[in-house]
Amino acid sequence: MILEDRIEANVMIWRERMNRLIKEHGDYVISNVTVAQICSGIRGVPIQISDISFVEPESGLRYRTYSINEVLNLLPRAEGSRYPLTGGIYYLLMGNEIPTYAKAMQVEDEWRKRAQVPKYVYDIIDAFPETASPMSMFSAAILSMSAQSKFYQEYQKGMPKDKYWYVMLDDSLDLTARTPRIAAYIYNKKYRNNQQIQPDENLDLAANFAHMLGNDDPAYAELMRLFMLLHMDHENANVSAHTAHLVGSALSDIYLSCSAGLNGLSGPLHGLANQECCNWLLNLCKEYNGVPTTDQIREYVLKTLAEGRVIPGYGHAVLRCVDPRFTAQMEFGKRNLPDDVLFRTAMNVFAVVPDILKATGKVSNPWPNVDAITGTLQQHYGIKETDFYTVLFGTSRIMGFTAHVVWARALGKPIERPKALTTRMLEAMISGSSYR
Ligand code: CMX
Repeated sequence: MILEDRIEANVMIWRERMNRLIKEHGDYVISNVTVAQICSGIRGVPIQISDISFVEPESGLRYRTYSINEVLNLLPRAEGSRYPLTGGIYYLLMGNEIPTYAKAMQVEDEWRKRAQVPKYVYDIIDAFPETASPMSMFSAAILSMSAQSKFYQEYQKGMPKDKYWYVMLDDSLDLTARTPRIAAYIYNKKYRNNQQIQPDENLDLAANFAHMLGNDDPAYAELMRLFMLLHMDHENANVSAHTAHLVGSALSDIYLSCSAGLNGLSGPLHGLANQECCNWLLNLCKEYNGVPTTDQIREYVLKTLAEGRVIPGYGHAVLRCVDPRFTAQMEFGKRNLPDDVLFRTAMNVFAVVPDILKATGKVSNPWPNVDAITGTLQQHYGIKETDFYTVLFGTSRIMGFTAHVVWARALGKPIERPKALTTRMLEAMISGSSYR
């Protein structure tokens, strides 16, 4: 199985490093948790070790230590393309190595072989009412594939612990091969009168996804290659990735884990922000009949803030810089759609919003995040339905979830069980009295 040799070659080294840390430095204190942190979403409290990706506040996302620019430059590209093959990015996250073109293509081939979605999954999607959100349909479809889980079947037969990750990887390859087809099915069912488009086996995963969404413009295939690269992972402590990891820590199979992660991604403070941001930009253009001037944008931003709302696509819980994922998409836009009304608007907003947010004196990060521009690019290529954008996001992010879950099983990570305190306990700790 693809990637098995890479993980096998690495796993003993990483296990030894982790065991040494626990054995020799198990008592080393790395942080003190404050009452304020406990009361504000355990913000910034280190909760686990994960080497697949991390976010540097001052420079942004790194995949296996490589910055976004390095990943864009070093990974093998699809033929005639400016952007890396999705199979190569998956190889890097899962296999901890920049792959050769042949290796990246092996992942793509593996996905081709495993892409068939069982018919009952489509039946489940069809059973949803018209009013259902595409994310609920997507999550339910993924959940339903738990019935196919090889991990679950082998676990029932008493599989030994050191085999867990092999079967988890097997399930992960099935899942990641199928999700673009499921997402495209939902899209065509919901917005294109159920006119389904057959996959094209000659295309790489991202280009095939673009094709199944109904756009065969080579530039859209390029956008989807970039999109898949930028959305695959963002450190294992954000809501969705951590949820998938937490559920997996109970030895739930990959489908249960990833469906749970997607439910977290569906929240407006997380994955849904790309939809909200695009709607905000569309309303801005509508209000001023086209690309608004700097003064008009300022007026609109101040109005949004005065209504007690946030400016979607700006700010971040960890980042303290322009998100490099925003920059990569901005560069794509400048090259491919410089005259697009919504793109020009997004650029003008970028020129105005940071100073306004800085002036509020309370926003920790006034800079744009990935969501500030994602929808703008999708709009240009005809994917106009903003409530579908989180499904696009999820199709890529599931790949990151699976890398974390497979590695957690490979390293023998235990079930997660932090501690909840009562208010009385906390008050007693502070006053030095007994809470009983
Ligand atoms: N517009 C207006 N106000 C903002 C703001 C924004 N874009 N970002 C932060 N603030 C405000 C907060 O609401 C908070 O105000 P109160 O003290 O009145 O509650 C204050 O600034 C301090 O917040 P913060 O420390 O800067 O930000 P948090 O870490 O609490 O929250 C985030 C981070 C992303 C939820 C927030 O910046 C936000 O709501 N941004 C807009 C939504 C968005 O773009 N989300 C996508 C994030 C990317 C992702 O996770 O996928």
